[in-house]
Amino acid sequence: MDKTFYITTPIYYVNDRPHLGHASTTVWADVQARYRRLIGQKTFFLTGLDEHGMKVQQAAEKQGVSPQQHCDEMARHFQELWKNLLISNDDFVRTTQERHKILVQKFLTELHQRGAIYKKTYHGWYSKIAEQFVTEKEMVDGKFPAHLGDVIELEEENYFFKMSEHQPWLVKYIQDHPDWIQPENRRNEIMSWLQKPLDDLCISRPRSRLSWGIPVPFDSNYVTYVWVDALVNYISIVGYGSNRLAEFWPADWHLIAKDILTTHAVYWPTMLHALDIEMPRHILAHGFWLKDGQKMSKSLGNVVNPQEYVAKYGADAFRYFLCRELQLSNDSDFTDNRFLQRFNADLANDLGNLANRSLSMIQRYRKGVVPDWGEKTASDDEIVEVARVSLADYHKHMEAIAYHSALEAVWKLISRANRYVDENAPWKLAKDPASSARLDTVLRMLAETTALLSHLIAPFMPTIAGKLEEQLNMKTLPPTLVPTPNFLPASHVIGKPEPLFPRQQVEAR
Ligand code: ME8
Repeated sequence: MDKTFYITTPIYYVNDRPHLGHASTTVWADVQARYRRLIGQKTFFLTGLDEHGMKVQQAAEKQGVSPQQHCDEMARHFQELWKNLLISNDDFVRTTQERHKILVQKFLTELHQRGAIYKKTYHGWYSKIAEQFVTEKEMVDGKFPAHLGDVIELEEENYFFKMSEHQPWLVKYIQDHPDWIQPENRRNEIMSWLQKPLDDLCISRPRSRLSWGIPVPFDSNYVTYVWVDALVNYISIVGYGSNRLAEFWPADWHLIAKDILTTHAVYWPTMLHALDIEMPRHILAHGFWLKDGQKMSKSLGNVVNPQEYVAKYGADAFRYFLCRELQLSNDSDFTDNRFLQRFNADLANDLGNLANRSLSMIQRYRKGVVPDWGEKTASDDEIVEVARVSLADYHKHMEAIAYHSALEAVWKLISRANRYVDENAPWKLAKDPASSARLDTVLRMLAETTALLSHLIAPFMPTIAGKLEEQLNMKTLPPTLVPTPNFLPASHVIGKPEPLFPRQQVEAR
């Protein structure tokens, strides 16, 4: 049996409502899942929520509700956003679900039975915000960095995973699998981090200090460290502990951002290695969004709420923007001006205009019937060649989750097709009866190109692709991403052309 293509997002903390950052990674994973389904691959796309830990316990206390009530309320916000953003996840994991909790316990039991866990008294520093033990190695100029918040001195007995034992193996694994951690700057970051000796990982918290967690199966005085709990979601939902796991695992991609690289590229692999479970195939950590050049934060009041953009411009345009603009290696800046520029130039102007004028001309000059090929010229060969190259590039970049480049390839074809319209001026050909055979070819070419484009944009803009398919009357045609000279059948009748995007006003800066 072929392994199912399996892609994951981080499971997000429920201490606050979802924002632009959460939306980006989830949209990126969704685009990949839709692409895989489109090319006929069996696909499983998992997202969900990380519901345990101190932050959630405290957020619930602040609201005066129980942690579970708080989680349920937040889960509604996330699920509503995913629905509005057309996210096609196959499952939605919540770490408070029984199906997950029992498998976290199984995971810990196995590690324990293999001798990979021991108990010791630890005396050191603890960051309450990060819910992590920290060491003096992390100090800068004699102080802990601000993102660790209040760091307190703590003496505590806890369980530890022998992470340090796996360090030589991990370094070699990263060296032997150069495309495992992507992009390269993140891989280098992990490699340089691994130059220092790894500590063992504290995997428990005393119940006296934190009650909102999964009980450690071999000691009821403790709950599981939230990161161990969370990481296990990637296998708990797809059959860990049963034969079903092999259908999905190893995951093809773990999509995350740069903030949680260490947990995914060090904690997770070393725990899997201790249990002889295969490594995920790729870990991709994209950059961060800034808003108007600044870090997004509640205190600055500049957190982008995806719902507002979806309500105003539609999910498709927002999804397009996230895929076109979020960079892999660096941070990207979200500005309203940039958003509107992309909306007007790429969507309304380039794509919307091409589709609308192509279909309108087929209506106007051929009563909606796509003509057969007539007289050909060199400009036809040229656009066919651009389509061939764009399509090959598109597949290559889609497979690598290089959306920016995949969309660039699609827009090369759109630009070429718009130029093709201008060069061939069908409105002039239509006035001259001697040019009728030439007009046939031009209109057929535009119909074929638009049909191909409707497929290429489908993973990014499912509603717009659907509208375009409807206008092309393609409902009955099998979905394919392979252009043939006759992608549309002879004498195919199209539907009614309608503008795909209304033009928005760009406010001049
Ligand atoms: O870390 N730009 O959850 P989290 C781009 N529960 N992406 C961003 C972003 C930004 N400014 N801010 C957040 C956790 N993200 C853990 C994960 S996984 C087993 C457990 C996205 O709610 C990005 O995907 O803090 C980042 O990695 C994730 O949200 C962190 O989400």
